[in-house]
Amino acid sequence: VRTTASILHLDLDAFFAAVEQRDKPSLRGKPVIVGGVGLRGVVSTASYEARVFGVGSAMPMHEARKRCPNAAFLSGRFDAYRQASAVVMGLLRELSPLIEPLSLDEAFVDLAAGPARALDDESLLRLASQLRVRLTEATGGLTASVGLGSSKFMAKVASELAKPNGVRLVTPGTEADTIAVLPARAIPGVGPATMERLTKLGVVTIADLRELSAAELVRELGKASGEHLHELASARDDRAVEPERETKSISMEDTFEHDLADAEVLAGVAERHAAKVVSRLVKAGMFARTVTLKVRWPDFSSVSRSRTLNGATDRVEVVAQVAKALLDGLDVSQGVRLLGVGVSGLVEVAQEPLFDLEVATPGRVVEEAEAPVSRRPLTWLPGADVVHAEFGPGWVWGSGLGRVTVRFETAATGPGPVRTFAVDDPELAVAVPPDGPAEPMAPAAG
Ligand code: TTP
Ligand code: MG
Repeated sequence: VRTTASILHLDLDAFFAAVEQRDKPSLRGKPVIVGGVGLRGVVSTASYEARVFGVGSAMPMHEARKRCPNAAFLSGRFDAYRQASAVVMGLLRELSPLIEPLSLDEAFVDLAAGPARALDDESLLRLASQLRVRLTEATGGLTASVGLGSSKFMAKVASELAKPNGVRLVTPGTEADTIAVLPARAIPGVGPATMERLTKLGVVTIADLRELSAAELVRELGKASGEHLHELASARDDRAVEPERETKSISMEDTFEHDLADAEVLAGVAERHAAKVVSRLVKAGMFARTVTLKVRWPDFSSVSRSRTLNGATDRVEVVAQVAKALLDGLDVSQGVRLLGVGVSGLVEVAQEPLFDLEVATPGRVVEEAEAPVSRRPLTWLPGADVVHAEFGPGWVWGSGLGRVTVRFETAATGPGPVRTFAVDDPELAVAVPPDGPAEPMAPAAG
């Protein structure tokens, strides 16, 4: 266990929304909500101006519209997010060769493995402040929160406390005191299911958790998580910063308290799992080609069924629909002990979701994945980059009834004017990202 706060954790502020505000000057300082614009879309993130209204990640879009009707609602531009992420990760790599990206906007850096000469608190804080200034310059205006601590857990807690747009160092020696007042769910690995069990034991804060013995926690949560939690509650965390590991699959499963035999209830569980899996997928900036459903029967035997799509998707409705179709193919009348939904075959399709599938079907995903970027979209997705022969670059402000409204502005201009065109106006086209059109997908097997 180290005695210096030499682990750094960086997390960009309102990442997707901040990129949108950077590139759309008229939205700066305004509520911006990025997410699935389809019927069952969920919020990816909200700008801090929108969070004031209680809008947050993973909220259904219709709820977000109710709470903050005046926000700009945008579908994502993943090329832009990926580019910004690459710039940030590049800056972190200059600090140390040992970095562990956790998602597009979040990473740990082990400064003790880098060239930083002095690792005293003051030097570390100076380094973090310089990093934040350079990051804002290099990304054209994004901001990050940075935490420093003697372990991954402390660095993460510190950046959380620094949020938004701040820096914080947990002084070595004060770790246990610093986390005592935090809610137990601030501990990495404590999700809703664990939290529910802890609540039954009367745990609210990390201090409460510390009152429980390791044996009690092991009894309640199993050996691995029980012991892990007991250590972390006392701020003992010796997990190393691990260089990039490739994410190969993402899954979510649940063992039920009582076996479930109701197909509709199970379908609901599959949908919730799909939503969680896709949320992690989107956060990793990936698209999945294969959806897998896993079922364990009352006798503990299991089956696992997969379907590979003709493209790669990051849409919750597609993953949910495939998972439910796979579930439909099983006879669940004997009861189900465990249900899991997973995705694999992850790719970084550098292509915008040009086609908004109102009612997405797995078959139509083909269209989404194979559409060349320059082709005219079926619907103009709000927020998408476009270019007009006469007026130049802009973004889709809204569309409907055969018209599309575009605001002509870029990161480099001031707020620009709005104009409306016919959707088939030959002078208006989807903008090709600066580094060329996305790679076309190889045809999928199966
Ligand atoms: P976060 O870092 O969790 O959120 P954030 O950067 O938007 O806001 P802040 O860190 O200031 O609290 O996630 C990074 C990006 O990942 C986020 O901008 C959008 C995406 N994301 C989703 O798509 N779905 C989700 O459920 C979450 C949490 C994030
Ligand atoms: Mg963030």
